[in-house]
Amino acid sequence: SKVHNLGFPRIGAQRELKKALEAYWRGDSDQAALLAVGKALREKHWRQQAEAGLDLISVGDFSWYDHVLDMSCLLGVVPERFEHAGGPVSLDTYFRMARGRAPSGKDVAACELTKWFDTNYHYLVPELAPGQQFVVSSDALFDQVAECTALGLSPKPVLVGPLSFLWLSKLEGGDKLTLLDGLLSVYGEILQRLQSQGVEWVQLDEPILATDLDEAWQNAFEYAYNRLQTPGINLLLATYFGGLEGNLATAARLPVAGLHVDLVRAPEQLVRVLDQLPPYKVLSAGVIDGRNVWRTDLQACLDTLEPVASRLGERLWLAPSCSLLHCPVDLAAETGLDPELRSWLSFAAQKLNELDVLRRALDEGRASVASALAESQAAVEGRRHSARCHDPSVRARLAAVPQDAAKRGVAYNDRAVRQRSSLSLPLFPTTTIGSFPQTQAIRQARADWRQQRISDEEYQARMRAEIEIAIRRQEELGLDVLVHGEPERNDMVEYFGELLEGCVVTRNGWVQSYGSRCVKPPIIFGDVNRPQPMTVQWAEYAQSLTDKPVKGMLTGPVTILQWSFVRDDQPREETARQVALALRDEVADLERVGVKVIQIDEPAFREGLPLRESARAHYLNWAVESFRLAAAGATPDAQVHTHMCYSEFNDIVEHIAAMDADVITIETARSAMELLHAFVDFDYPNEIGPGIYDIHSPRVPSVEEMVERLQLAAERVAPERLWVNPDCGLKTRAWPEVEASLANMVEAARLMRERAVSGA
Ligand code: THG
Ligand code: ZN
Repeated sequence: SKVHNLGFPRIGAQRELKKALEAYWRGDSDQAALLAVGKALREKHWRQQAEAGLDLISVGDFSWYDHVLDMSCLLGVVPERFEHAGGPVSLDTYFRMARGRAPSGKDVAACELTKWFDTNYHYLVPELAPGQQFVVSSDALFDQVAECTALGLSPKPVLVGPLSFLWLSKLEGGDKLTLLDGLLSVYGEILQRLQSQGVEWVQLDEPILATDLDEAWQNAFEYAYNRLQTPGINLLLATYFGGLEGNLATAARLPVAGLHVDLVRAPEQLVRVLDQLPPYKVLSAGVIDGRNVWRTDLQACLDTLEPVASRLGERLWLAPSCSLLHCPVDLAAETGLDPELRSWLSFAAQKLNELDVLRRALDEGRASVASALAESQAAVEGRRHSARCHDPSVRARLAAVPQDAAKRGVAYNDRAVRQRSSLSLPLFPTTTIGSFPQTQAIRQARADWRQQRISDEEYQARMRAEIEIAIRRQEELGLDVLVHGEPERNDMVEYFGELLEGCVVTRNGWVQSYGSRCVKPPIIFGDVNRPQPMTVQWAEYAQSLTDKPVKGMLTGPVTILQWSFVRDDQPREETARQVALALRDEVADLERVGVKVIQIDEPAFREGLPLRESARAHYLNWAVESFRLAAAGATPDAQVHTHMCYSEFNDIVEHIAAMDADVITIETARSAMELLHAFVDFDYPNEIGPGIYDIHSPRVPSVEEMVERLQLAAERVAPERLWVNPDCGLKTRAWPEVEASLANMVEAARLMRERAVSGA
């Protein structure tokens, strides 16, 4: 059997790419230096994969920012505002599309960033124009193929397939499928050029085949792949993030040389895939989890694969389920991890070795890799039985949670009355989403404490000083509900991952989120428990400094789950409920120290939605339930807030309402309050704070424009139920613009109150 990979992380084991990009953007290095880092990373990753025994080396998975943007540039899809004059798209134009900034000259709006399916990776949405022309406009892929070949390796170029590319694009007015013909011509040209470079296999990624497709799109697959046949080129159609389900018949009969299927997310599809796969086709079995960090149960894997291998012989290939882009790079860097825990894990580099073991077991028999199999088995068994993963008290508690635990004792209407009096809030209360600028001093203090350069007491003192600064500034601005500003938090999920039992945070397990930005997802390996309060001392201190209510800040169970690597030995919903109980205790403790407003953020609520319609109701049910389990321990006088961003909410508003938060703040500013429509159309019953300015830009919004937005909102939502706030946290901004913006925001709220009183 052949082994191959769908893609390798591009960021580098030490985030070399991130550092090189940011140095280049800052003007601290030139393009030659940047190009050299990219070239070295590609070579390193290719050699690493070849040494691990891969037969084909993916090329095209490297990207300066995002592989969908690469595809847009390859196809010549450059929106007019970037003034691309034709010919190859320059690196600076490429970065301008990603970041909206020019090294010199006027700023333009960047392309829109959106989540890549149900991952925490963001791609840049291709913008198609009516009648869009496609022209090969980048040599990057061809150059990299030559580079790889020159190293004596066999490149397998990887491209986003034409239908997934179209599906992920946006086109103002019009049917995207009408552009398919032109698009296919250029894909055809690309394939021919690759063929002339000596390429034999090309991987076309069509992850949309794991979503519900209507007949038009299914038919488009038939049409497209018939047209794409190129003599000398074998196409490998890659599907991942789920099963093919209703698209299986279509996918199986396309005239391609190979089909990759995800057997981690959808192991049950194997039988049907084998049934329908024509006898000439290669089956690439995605058996190593590309979305998680657990060591593979190689024996179980072989139990599945051996019969397939005897049936397909050389036509069976082995691969990870999807690109390893979504995994940290190398476990070798995790020298600080407890050895037992470490033995359970496998990052991208280790996954390549697992593939090699599987291949050798299939080709030469299990005995030839006996010790590797024994190690895998020991790890799997160890994890299955380890006392560290199983906490009977957590399980007992969860089993004993009463039916009504997920329900607030008093209905919203009555709670609202009580909260209004206990919090004495004005009409149009003002607040912020939680975080304030993470200054260099704050980062330095956190780093110094971690490296034990400063004592716990010194760290406490510095954080308290930061909190006091934040509280005083908010008081001076005249905000109504204050926050402590979160100086102690690196990331809203990582912070809790460090404090919860059953969870571990790595030293270097970075995963690209967008461009040069990475996250370090916690690893939830066992039953989750809260050994002690996580946020209480900071919130309590902040509240001690002021008579205004201070909002306690928590990350919700769904978001903690969604942005972590989650154990795969129990349903996600069970883990979510455990996290919810830990948060419920935190809510109670916050109330106990006098915090009367508690925000439980759920920005990842929407992205957790399964890709298939059929699985959505179940998800929404447990996702809402676990939020409520976290929140519903609050007394009726405590006001529960939630915050959501990065999403379209239109199709899930009723479920957001079912969460029954007293107040929701949402990101709406970028879409000119469009999002609010969903809440209005549904008649959202509780309070709502539509973000009235966009925090993603350093621009200071005027009082007038915010009044205008509030006016719009007040026409649609009863003024007693409206809050005034920015559309997201202020962590990435600088204090001068934050103070100026919030001053204007508070003034806008004041004007609205005045108008309300005068009846204007
Ligand atoms: N946390 C987590 N996931 C997320 C977000 C988050 N996913 C969606 C969205 N927010 C992604 N946005 C970002 C924004 C900034 C950064 C990462 C993801 C970021 N990361 C630092 C970097 O790469 O330099 C990490 C270093 C640090 O912690 O200082 O800035 O908020 N989990
Ligand atoms: Zn937000």
